[in-house]
Amino acid sequence: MEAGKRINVVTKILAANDRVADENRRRFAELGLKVVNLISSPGAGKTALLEATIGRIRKDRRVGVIVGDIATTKDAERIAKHDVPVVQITTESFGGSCHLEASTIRQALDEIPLKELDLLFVENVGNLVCPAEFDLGEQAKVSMLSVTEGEDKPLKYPLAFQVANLVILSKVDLVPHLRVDMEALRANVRQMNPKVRTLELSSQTGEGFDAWIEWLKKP
Ligand SMILES: Nc1nc2c(ncn2[C@@H]2O[C@H](COP(=O)(O)OP(=O)(O)OP(=O)(O)O)[C@@H](O)[C@H]2O)c(=O)[nH]1
Ligand SMILES: [Mg+2]
Repeated sequence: MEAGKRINVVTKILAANDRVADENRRRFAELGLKVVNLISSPGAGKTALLEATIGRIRKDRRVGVIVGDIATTKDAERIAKHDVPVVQITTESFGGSCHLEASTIRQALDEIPLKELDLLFVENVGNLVCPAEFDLGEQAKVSMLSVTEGEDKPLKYPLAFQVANLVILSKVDLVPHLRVDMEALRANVRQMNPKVRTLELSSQTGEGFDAWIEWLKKP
């Protein structure tokens, strides 16, 4: 395909996605539902974060989860153990897409009791590139980077940090065991998105969770 045609096609795909995202957003607003889209590379700790969050917030907020993966229902099984409504999307059944789209979310919404929820998490497919391009109609994008991934990652994968409403630096319990320069990591996040709030936390120890739960409870 010629470069110009390819750009046209990509532009159309994104425009079609944005229309459905706007419909989702209207629906969420009517329901008074806060929707948080969690983006990170594979293994940064998205599911672990959700598992550690549910118990801490469930007395104040009714939580549901939509989780996207290319294959398996492993993450949904982990979340279901915490006794909250969860829907697993596996993209291998429609081409193995590396991200979730607004139309996929719209379909998944039929499988979850939206009226009974206050807070809906979307765990996007593990990937620090494509998910950042697709608006789902969420209220906030939370981009997560674990301290094991390297200080340079915000510079190499800029969009995920530029579109984020909140950045989480995860697995901080591991910092004493690593040669990670946390000041450089923070500076690289700031370089990509000077105004974004950054939370540093560990789903293993609970460090940093008070600020995260407080952020989630904000209207
Ligand atoms: N030490 C430490 N390990 C963590 C923490 N959070 C997650 N992990 C570990 O990191 C690994 C990946 O965690 P997951 O929660 O599966 O990561 P994920 O981002 O959901 O992965 P995908 O869904 O495959 O993209 C697991 O072995 C977790 O136990 C943390 O705060 N500290
Ligand atoms: Mg996961």
